[in-house]
Amino acid sequence: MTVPRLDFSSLMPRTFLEHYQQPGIPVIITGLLHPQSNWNLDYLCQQLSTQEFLLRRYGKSRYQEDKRQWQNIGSGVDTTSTPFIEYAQMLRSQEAHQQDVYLAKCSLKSTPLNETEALSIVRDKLPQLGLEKPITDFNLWVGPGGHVECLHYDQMDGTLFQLYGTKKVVLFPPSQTSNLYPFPFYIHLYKGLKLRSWFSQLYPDRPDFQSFPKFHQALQYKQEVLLNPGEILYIPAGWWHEVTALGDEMVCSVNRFWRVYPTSRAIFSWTRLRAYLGSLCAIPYVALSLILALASPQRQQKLKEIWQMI
Ligand SMILES: O=C(O)CCC(=O)C(=O)O
Repeated sequence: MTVPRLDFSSLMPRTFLEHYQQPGIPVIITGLLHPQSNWNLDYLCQQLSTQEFLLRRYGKSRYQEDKRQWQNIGSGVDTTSTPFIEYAQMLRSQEAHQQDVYLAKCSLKSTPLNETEALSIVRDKLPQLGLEKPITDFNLWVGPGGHVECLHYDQMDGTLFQLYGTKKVVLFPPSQTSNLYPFPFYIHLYKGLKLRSWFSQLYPDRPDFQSFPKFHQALQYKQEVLLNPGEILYIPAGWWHEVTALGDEMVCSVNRFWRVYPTSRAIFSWTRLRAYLGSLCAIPYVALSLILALASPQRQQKLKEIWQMI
């Protein structure tokens, strides 16, 4: 199965609504991001300079481990606040590749990148397709080739804008949730948001069929996309996705999350409901972490980490 590519200039708002947004079907939109938006490392250094970002330190052996042994995941992993130019140096020296250090989901709001032509065009034009109610800012994702953001889903509709390098995105529809063995939602009671019930416990490219036999069924629904610079992938809420940065160089994307429309798609969604149940279960743990952060001498840093995790 392939995800269709549609050129923005010939994509009628009605077509997007009826064929993709309403039923919640992924699509790649081409011809909207300027092909000359070359967000390479030199350009990012120029724009971001010493601005600090939280880096996720995944560590080199993480993907050799059984995910069921993981103590943290996604935005729950350990982070450090680092000036962008220092991170650029880690990418150039390959330290970021070796230690799998990822700048993930950092708001661009207070950076000059937010005002660049590339994002201004997107800001102006996407509402024409019905993507009108953003829930988040534009977020930056910069990392080493080879990095994998492992299989998960989001509760909101997402758009992933590819700005430098290529990413491989593996997708499964929400109907396959139980065949993808997500972490149970009650895990949040004792792990807070360090582990997440919207992540899968299996590796889709090397599954352990003995532990996860139903994955055979999910494989019939697998879709794979190579997302090239200048392309935008629309990922509807509840769609499972694993994102791999290809090549040896740095790879850069921006994403943004949107309110799910029509609301009925949000209401009648088991994936959303189970994620909300999980988030509810996390409340006591997160509240306690907040109290401890407030009492800590590194209050600012700890609060920033909690905020980023939420
Ligand atoms: O680009 C990535 O590494 C992950 C992006 C993602 O998960 C998303 O846009 O929802």
